[in-house]
Amino acid sequence: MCLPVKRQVLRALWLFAVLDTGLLLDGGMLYPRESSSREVKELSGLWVFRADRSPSRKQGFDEAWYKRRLEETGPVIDVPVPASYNDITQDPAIRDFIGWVWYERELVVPTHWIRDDTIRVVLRVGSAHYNSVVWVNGVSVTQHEGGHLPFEAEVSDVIRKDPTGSCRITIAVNNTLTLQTLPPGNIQYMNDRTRYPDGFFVQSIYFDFFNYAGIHRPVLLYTTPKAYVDDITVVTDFSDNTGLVSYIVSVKGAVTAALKVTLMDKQGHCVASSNGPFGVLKVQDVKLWWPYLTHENPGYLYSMEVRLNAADGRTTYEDVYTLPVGIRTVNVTSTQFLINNKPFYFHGVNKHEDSDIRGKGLDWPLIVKDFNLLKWLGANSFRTSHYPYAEEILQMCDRHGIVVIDESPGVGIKDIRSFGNASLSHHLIVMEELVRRDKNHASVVMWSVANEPASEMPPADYYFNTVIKHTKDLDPTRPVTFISSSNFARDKGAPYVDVICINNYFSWYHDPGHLEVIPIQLNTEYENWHGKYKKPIIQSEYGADAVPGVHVDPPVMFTEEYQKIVLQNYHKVFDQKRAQYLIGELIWNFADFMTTQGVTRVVGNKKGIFTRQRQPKAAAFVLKERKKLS
Ligand code: GCB
Repeated sequence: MCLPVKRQVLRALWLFAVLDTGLLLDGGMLYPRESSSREVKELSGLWVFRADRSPSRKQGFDEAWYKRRLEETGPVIDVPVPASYNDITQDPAIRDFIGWVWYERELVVPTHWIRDDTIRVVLRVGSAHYNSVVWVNGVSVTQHEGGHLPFEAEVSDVIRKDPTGSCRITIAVNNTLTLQTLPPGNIQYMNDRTRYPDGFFVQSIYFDFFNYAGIHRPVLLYTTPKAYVDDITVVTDFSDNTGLVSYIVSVKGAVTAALKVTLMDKQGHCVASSNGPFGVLKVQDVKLWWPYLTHENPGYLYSMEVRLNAADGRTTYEDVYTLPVGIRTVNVTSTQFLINNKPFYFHGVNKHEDSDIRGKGLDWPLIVKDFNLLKWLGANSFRTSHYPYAEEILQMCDRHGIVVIDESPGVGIKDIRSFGNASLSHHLIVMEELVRRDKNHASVVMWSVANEPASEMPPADYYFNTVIKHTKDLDPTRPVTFISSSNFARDKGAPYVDVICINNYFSWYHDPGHLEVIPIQLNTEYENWHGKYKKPIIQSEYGADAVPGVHVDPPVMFTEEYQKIVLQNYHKVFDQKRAQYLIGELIWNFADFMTTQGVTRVVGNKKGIFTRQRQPKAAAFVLKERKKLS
């Protein structure tokens, strides 16, 4: 087949062109890895914490709490990082706190980081929800808007001011959501003093998960030489049994640098190499990256070592960074999703980063347990509903062959004021941050720009056309979707996406209790969408709440029996449409998860097929059996 060669040229051209497209962000966001030239110092553990309970929530800034030790400013408590702070204490005011909270950690920096000014020291926050301001030894070093994505600041100069190497990191984090944040939210003050106490306010959110807050992912310091590998972009392809890895490396801190790029297989043998900041590596007898259960050796990863050598008048620099690379292609037709030119069916789940006590904090035992459950279930994929998950999770997906639909935090865009220019600009930046972080993951096969926005509103047309187009410009190699729930005839996003993703809850939010409507309503829905857009469809959510241990037969809502039959009735239609244009089914949800309090939620959303503690409900066995059959 000669097409791949043309495609390869196109993709390589894109790599070079992308540097010229009006990017809003400067610089790369490579995952910090140790190497012969880089050190990493993790700052996970106990941090000092103080919530600013002042009515204005500004006391910390007014009194400049960052200028001295936090415990000198008032009462502090211990909190773990990474973790949400909400469920750590017995204090309901902390659980439901809205406003600025302050974190602090003191450490001693290794002497050579201070003395050797050819070393660059960087402070990186894996994610903090939502708006963060960071100081080192009282000096402001960076601020960042948005949870779920990393940010960093070079701190070499600041830490060198104190030759003892003592370093105090202060991070103020504010979980207030506005109509312009992603996700959006809105603070409402209740001024009727006959009904509410002085200063009473609530934060309205338009999404169905608890607005956990705090420092959710690891904070760390890492080093690079002054001349360093700033970013790497790879795009992969293959032709017959030759793998093609187009790469581009960006360098900072040196005007000229020699770059050597070596691709190694799992045994550490060099399979291809090249010199220079861009090129195409050709891999003979390529071992492609295959999804879980589609190949005897899924998730095959090569290692791409980038070695930089540079010099200035007085010093020579060497920097080494190694990137895992899976070689695979992704393509979409009007009826199929192709990975390595073979039809792929998403047998998957929707998840949340959510668990007891930790909230949204990264937790290795939970991550490993969830991967074991995915495999037990026979799932080959998930969607990062409704925000980007930790990089550590995507690395696991790469290694285990779990396919990912990578979603932005564009959830709950329901208010017309959230379609304005400020929201749009922020959404574009978030998509850049997401693509910049996740572009090299073989597991990531599609970007999702939003979940169930009010896409029937007039400004949604321009808004989503712009966001989707920008995402495609950032990465023309992956399809783009957004998740629809509204009427297909009025949906303003669908014309621009590559794959139609639809959520619906027949016999739950519509016609509750009437399981018999599912086949007819689902069939009508699919025919309408496919008939209009001629694009493949993923059932990106379906399900029903089941309170674990509650049984009634004949089934009624909220029982394990009802949840099971909802699934089985959906599956009948999936099996018919799969032969035509249905390319995947993602259950809502993998596990029960915490939500805001309300009359439709019984200590959280119970649509999990596993409990929040990861024990199976009856529905989990239905899915396990189904996946075995297909
Ligand atoms: C949806 C949303 C999801 C909710 C779910 C539900 O359509 O996308 O965030 O949790 O429905 O259970 O209502």
